[in-house]
Amino acid sequence: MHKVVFDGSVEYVQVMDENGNIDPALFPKEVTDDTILTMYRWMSLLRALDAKTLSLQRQGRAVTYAPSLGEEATQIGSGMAMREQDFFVPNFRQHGVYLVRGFPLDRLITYWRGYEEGTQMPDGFKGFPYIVPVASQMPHASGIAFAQKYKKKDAAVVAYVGDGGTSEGDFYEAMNFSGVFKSPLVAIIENNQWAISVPRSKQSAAVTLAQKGFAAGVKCVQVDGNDVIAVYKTVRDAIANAGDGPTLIECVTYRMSMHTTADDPTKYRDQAEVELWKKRDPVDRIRKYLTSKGLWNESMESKMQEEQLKQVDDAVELSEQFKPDPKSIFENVYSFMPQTLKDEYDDAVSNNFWQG
Ligand SMILES: Cc1ncc(C[n+]2csc(CCOP(=O)(O)OP(=O)(O)O)c2C)c(N)n1
Ligand SMILES: [Mg+2]
Repeated sequence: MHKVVFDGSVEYVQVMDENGNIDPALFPKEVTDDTILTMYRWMSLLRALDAKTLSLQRQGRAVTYAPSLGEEATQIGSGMAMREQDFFVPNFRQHGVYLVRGFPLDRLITYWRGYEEGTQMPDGFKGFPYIVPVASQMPHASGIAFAQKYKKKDAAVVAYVGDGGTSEGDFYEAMNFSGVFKSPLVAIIENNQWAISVPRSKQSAAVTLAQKGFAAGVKCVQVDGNDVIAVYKTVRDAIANAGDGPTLIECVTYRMSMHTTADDPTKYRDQAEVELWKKRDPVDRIRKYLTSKGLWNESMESKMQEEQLKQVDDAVELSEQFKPDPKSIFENVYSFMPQTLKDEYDDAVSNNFWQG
């Protein structure tokens, strides 16, 4: 006997094309003009934060930064699709998700200025700190999702991983566990085409990264990650179905800037590729749509830009008032301070270690 026992295919979702034209059949009913204006304002604020934090780093006022330029639709669309009770688990680039979920702007800046205190989560905040070891957040997210199901909570976990991160064992293990236990996990691959200097073409021979979910029995879909409405719709649907099990969503986007401030993409990336993706800019796309509908104009744009610049400047000022407590390097390492650490702490205090 010879028969097909599995036949998978991956759908691609786009609601708004590069010129701001809408596919009415896919347009979500609950998305109003106001929703789209809100999406646009968040995306624009994220861009303002990006520009400011990058410039702080160049001035020596921030330690490092991982820009999200070009990836705004993926972050804002998915962030806005989450419900109050849903958790998110980021890697190190989802600043937009923090913003949409109400995390204070100054705290994010504090983190990138080099202080871990910046991402100590406010009480009750349903998000996790930035996670730098690539894909290590995925097993955590899978466990948190399993816990929601185990405790019979109506909450989903939205987790983010890069295209590079999908090559890690942690990614596969998280997919497998979530598939077996049908956990309410929505895993988003923020495929920005690069993992530092490794291009998507060298990352995997798979036609899509979304199909990596098939082997784990996880629903998979690919979406235009520069189309905020498509991302919103796809993530919202996955959350609505999270009670039946996990979904893996590949958002196809582009890292228009550097990997981090320690990187120089001109050393390995063709500028023509960047120019091509500029035509698919997620922020321009939605501005074109709003303008064509008479919902946006130049004076609204300049007023918003001015307000957001001030909002970011005020957040920087607030962040720069933050004075870290040097003793904190000894605290929160263990549930109690072991003698060896206590000895070092006493030594530091008696030598006035933090007075310079
Ligand atoms: C386990 C591990 N290996 C290597 C690194 C160094 N590193 C940091 S980011 C990165 C590339 C990540 O690429 P991707 O997953 O596509 O995410 P992106 O940076 O594009 O958002 C690497 C190799 C790391 N942080 N952790
Ligand atoms: Mg990447």
